[in-house]
Amino acid sequence: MRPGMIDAAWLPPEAWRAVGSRRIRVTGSGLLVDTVAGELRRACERFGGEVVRGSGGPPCDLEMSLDGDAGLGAEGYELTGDDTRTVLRAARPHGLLYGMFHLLRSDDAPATGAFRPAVSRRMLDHWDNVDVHPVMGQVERGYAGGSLFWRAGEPRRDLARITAYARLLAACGINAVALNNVNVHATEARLLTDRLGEVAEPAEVFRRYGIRTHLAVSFAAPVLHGLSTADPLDRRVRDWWDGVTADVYAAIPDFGGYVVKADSEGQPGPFTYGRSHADGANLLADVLAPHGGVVHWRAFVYNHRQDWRDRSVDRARAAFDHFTPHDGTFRDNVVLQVKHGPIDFQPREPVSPLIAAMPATRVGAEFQITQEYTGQQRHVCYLAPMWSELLRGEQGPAIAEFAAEFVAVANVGDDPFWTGHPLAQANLYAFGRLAWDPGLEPAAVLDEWAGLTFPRGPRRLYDTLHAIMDGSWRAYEKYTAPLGVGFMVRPGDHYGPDVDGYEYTPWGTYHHADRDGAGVDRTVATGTGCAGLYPKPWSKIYESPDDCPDELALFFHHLPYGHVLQSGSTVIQHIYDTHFAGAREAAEMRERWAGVAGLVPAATHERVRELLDEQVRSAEEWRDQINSYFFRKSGVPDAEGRRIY
Ligand code: GCV
Repeated sequence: MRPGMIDAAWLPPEAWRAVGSRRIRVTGSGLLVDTVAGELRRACERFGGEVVRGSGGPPCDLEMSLDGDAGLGAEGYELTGDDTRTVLRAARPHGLLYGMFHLLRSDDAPATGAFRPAVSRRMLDHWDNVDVHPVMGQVERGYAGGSLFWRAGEPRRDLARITAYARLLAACGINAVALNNVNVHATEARLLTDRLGEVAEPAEVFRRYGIRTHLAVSFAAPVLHGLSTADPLDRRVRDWWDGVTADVYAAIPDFGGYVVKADSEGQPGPFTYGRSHADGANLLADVLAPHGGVVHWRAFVYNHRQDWRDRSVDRARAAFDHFTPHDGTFRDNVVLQVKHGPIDFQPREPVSPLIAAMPATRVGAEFQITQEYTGQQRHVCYLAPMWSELLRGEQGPAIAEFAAEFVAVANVGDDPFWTGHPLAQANLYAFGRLAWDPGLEPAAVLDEWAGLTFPRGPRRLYDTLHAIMDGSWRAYEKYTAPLGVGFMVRPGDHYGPDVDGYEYTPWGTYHHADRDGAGVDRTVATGTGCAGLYPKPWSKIYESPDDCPDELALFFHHLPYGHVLQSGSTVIQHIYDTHFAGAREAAEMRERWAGVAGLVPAATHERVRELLDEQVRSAEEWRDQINSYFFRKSGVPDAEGRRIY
């Protein structure tokens, strides 16, 4: 790729061909309709079609109008027509935008029918810092270069890049973005006040693509701005938030609202003032409500100064224990944002028990697209199969049944490929599509993504992408921490193996391996009781080591190495087998990728090739450390006599 070039991701010019060669009528007016018409006009200039605005005149091949049924809602659309003529109707302009992108991904043969998103907000959280943080850098847990919005304390003002980004997000259905890190440092706290212009500028770009801008705020913002307290029940504090919020809306009329990480990993919160999280969230909800804003209040609250010797404390219970007593007390415009698992975005966790336990609260399920614990965008790890299992409830309560919206931590940066690893683009695309329709098949989403990103490629290319990516999350799971136990990563940066790295730390992320067995006893009978926090039948299933899904066996149980899993293998043999298999699968990915040289752009091929070398190296390191660790603990040899160090 030439210096300064930016990868087109899933919207290369060629993706517009089928639409851009048609005669198109766009009826309706307003900002989003203008965006749609502008996009189509550019495509038509390239591919020979034509856009006409307004009603009347002879019929066109593609008719877009705002006379759709009100039942389509704010974002839905309806497609009718045949091979020669397509009619796209929406009730509101957002529907035209999403309908247009639908036509792109279905190419020459658009599906007909009515389409509406499952949830009204599909949001990305950026963990971007304004200043470069001494440990976390410009983007916390970012693996794709610097921020799109700030560089070294200053706004980047690269509006062309933000426009390209907004277009990509709209094309996969994202409609809300929080620009900055939930760990809010002093500089970032000023984005609310004297640096608000740095938010308003990108917000204007996002608005043109139907995306509302949100901001992460510090609960202590009043104190950081000179007040003596941030007590949510203090009148002066409420007045301060009231005034500041009115100013935010004066600058950004469609501002989405605040995201808050409170009393979590050192961030300030209502506990400082002896107040509850409902008090804290409701204060912000009240000041946002008159403007139509919402507060995303994160449930990631746990004791990060735990004594590892004390086995009665269980981080997996923490969010449940903190928040369930407050169900029904949050305002309607509070979204309780709950990580999908009870610990922290591990490659395998059960669903968080909190998600199914707040029937009177609006719950937003949070996913992590940035691959903090899934290979840091150096490993191929297509995450849609994991998200799909969680959304559909294959091994626990179905998130899609309980969550009213979906949020994910973004994986992009100023890298020319957007995501560091070019194939990690698929995760961003897939999150948007699954948030729109959690019932989509991950392989079908990959088809869409691959068809758009590498249009009109040979079948062999798409087959190879499937062969590499469909099973890549499971491959990653195989060569890293076994059976749902999690957190065998190097402390701090979380890349690569360190089995005991977190074992004797205050972070609450333990595996309890000894010479007899491994895993955390979370049963009601003898452990922390976490298994009992789930609705039936899951509480019963998790409680029993014989019924608990193998993948979660060590998450819920401390099991002897000789325990026979449902697969028929013992715990120790499963560890050996999966680690050999996982590393082998990584090597196979590399071979397969070599076979598509020339079928994708050279720069893409080269970047992925280099990263696969690292993935193979890292997978072998994981394999050898995990296998050696458990061999040394257990003394049980591999039944197949393979090399263990
Ligand atoms: C933004 C994990 C990450 C932190 C992150 C935190 C969170 O602990 O390691 O970097 O902080 O989650 O979700 O708030």
